[in-house]
Order: sequence, then C-alpha cells, then structure tokens
Amino acid sequence: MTATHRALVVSTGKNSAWVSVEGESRSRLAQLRRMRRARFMPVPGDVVEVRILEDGGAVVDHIEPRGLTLERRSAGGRAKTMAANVDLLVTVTALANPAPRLVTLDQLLAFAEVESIAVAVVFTKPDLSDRAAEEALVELYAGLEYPTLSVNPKMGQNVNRLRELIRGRRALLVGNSGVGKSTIFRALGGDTPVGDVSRRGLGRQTTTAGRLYRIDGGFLIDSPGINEFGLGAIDAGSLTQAFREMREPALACRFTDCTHLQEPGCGVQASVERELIARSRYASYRKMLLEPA
Ligand SMILES: Nc1nc2c(ncn2[C@@H]2O[C@H](COP(=O)(O)OP(=O)(O)OP(=O)(O)O)[C@@H](O)[C@H]2O)c(=O)[nH]1
Ligand SMILES: [Mg+2]
Ligand SMILES: [Zn+2]
Repeated sequence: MTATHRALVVSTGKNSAWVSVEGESRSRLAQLRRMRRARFMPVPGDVVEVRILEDGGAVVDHIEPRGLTLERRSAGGRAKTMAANVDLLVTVTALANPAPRLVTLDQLLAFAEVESIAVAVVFTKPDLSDRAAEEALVELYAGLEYPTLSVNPKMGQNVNRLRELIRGRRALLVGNSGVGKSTIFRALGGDTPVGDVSRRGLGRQTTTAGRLYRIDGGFLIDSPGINEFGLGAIDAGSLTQAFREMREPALACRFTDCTHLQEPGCGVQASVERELIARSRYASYRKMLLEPA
C-alpha cells in the first residue's frame, strides 16, 4: 500500500527534494521519479504529488502546473528557475555593505509590474548606513507607493511589520548577494543551513540553493543572491508602464512612440529635470532599455 499526498517543495538536490507534506510538521526527503524525457526538476514553491512507500521512503511523482516562476541567470548565462508559484516579491537591498545597487531593485520592481505581482521593498543594515541616506531611499520608494521597510533583524527592527506584510502570501526574498536575505529568513523562523563559505573568500556564508519555509498560511523562500535581474529586451512603451512615476509624464511627450532617451518635447525628461522623477530611477530605465540583461 502506498499513499499519495500533496506537498510543497522546500529545497532540491540532484535526484531528490525535501518536501513538506500537508499536515506534517517536518519535511521529508523524497526521490525524484526517473523520467525518460528529462525536465523533471522541481523548485522551491512547487506543488507536487508525493508517494509515501511502505518502507517509509518517498517519491515525487508529479509537479502541478506552475503559476509565476522566477528565473536567475547563472554565471554561464544559463537561465535557472529559482522559485515557483510566488505571489509576492520581497526585494532586499542593503543600505551599506554592499552599497545599494538600485538598478537591481528597479529591475525587480519593473518585473513585478510587468507580471502584475505584488512587491515590497526591504532595506537592510540601517545600522551601517547614515540616517539621511536611509531616509532618502525609504522616502523614494514609499513615495512610489511600494510597501517599504527598513529592517534590522539583529535589533528586531520592523521584523514584525515584515511578518505582517507577508502573512498568507507566497513570498520570495530576492536581491544581491550579501544583502541579508538569509538573516531575514531566519529572523522570521525559517531554518536555513549555514551555507557554503563564499567563494569570494570573505569567509561569509552564501546561499547556494533556494529554501522554503511554511509561514502563516503561505510560504517564504530564501534564494541565492542575484547579480542582475534582466527583463530581457523590452520596448520603451512597456518599460515606461513598468516605472510607475513615468506613466503620467509620458502622456505629455510630443511623440507617441517617445523612448524618453533624447527626443525633444519629452514629458519624462522634463520631469527628471524638475526632480519629479528620481535620477536613479531614470538611470535604471535607460540601462534597462539600452542594455537589456
Ligand atoms: N550590521 C548588519 N549586518 C547584517 C544585517 N543583516 C545581515 N547582516 C550581515 O550581512 C551578512 C550577509 O547576510 P546574509 O543574510 O547571509 O545575506 P544573503 O542576502 O543571504 O547573502 P547570499 O546568500 O550570498 O545571497 C551576514 O554577515 C549578516 O550577519 C543588518 O541588519 N545589520
Ligand atoms: Mg543567503
Ligand atoms: Zn518621452
């Protein structure tokens, strides 16, 4: 006798996956069913069917169709799916150490706009940054009406507000390496192995594989750091829509197909000049249009 259960994928290895079976408190290690035609590669967030064998072993038989997936580009340029069925992106950006990379943040926000998925902006390491710089960034993104929090898990700062924000959602922590994603994951109760020592030789632990934690009726996934988050080639019109604060100024452009790069009579460039659109956001827009990643 074997029984089939629905489960959530917690993390994956080469031929196996840790899965969290509905109603069970501890996750189980399950083998992946061997497939003649490859492409049976579950990722954290996948809903799978698991067969529990008489001897206590478990086999992942089937992956349910996925909702939104997120892909990261590996060093070799290959796309790798990092999470499935996510409905909230929690972008994580350090205020210092490493210095904020706003292009990555803006890429993630634009991705969320294009995919119509909810997104939150989390800044970390406020203790290492000066207050004015922190306030300017929080003000910028909160002003765009993104839920924005400065979080310091060591001091317990805003950890509960973050927990509230992700309640009942299927959330993914995403951002550059070393910004504090795993620290947040642990502060919210997730259990992540202290990762491999970073190859960059700084002696710090870097996450090499995604990991899921069931929380408050949803889940939270910790992911390896990304470098850049490309949307791929995108036309100026669609990209403009993905930058909230550019939508209205763009209506004033002289040309309906304005790219806002150098055209005369451009409402977006005028708004940048008048500091109604932040220079950093406009720079991200230009980079995404001119150098699609
Ligand atoms: N001072 C300070 N240090 C922090 C804070 N949050 C995280 N750190 C430290 O930053 C370093 C990196 O944190 P991690 O949580 O491993 O970062 P990560 O985003 O998971 O990194 P990757 O797994 O490489 O993507 C660790 O040494 C943390 O202790 C913070 O709010 N303040
Ligand atoms: Mg990590
Ligand atoms: Zn324009």
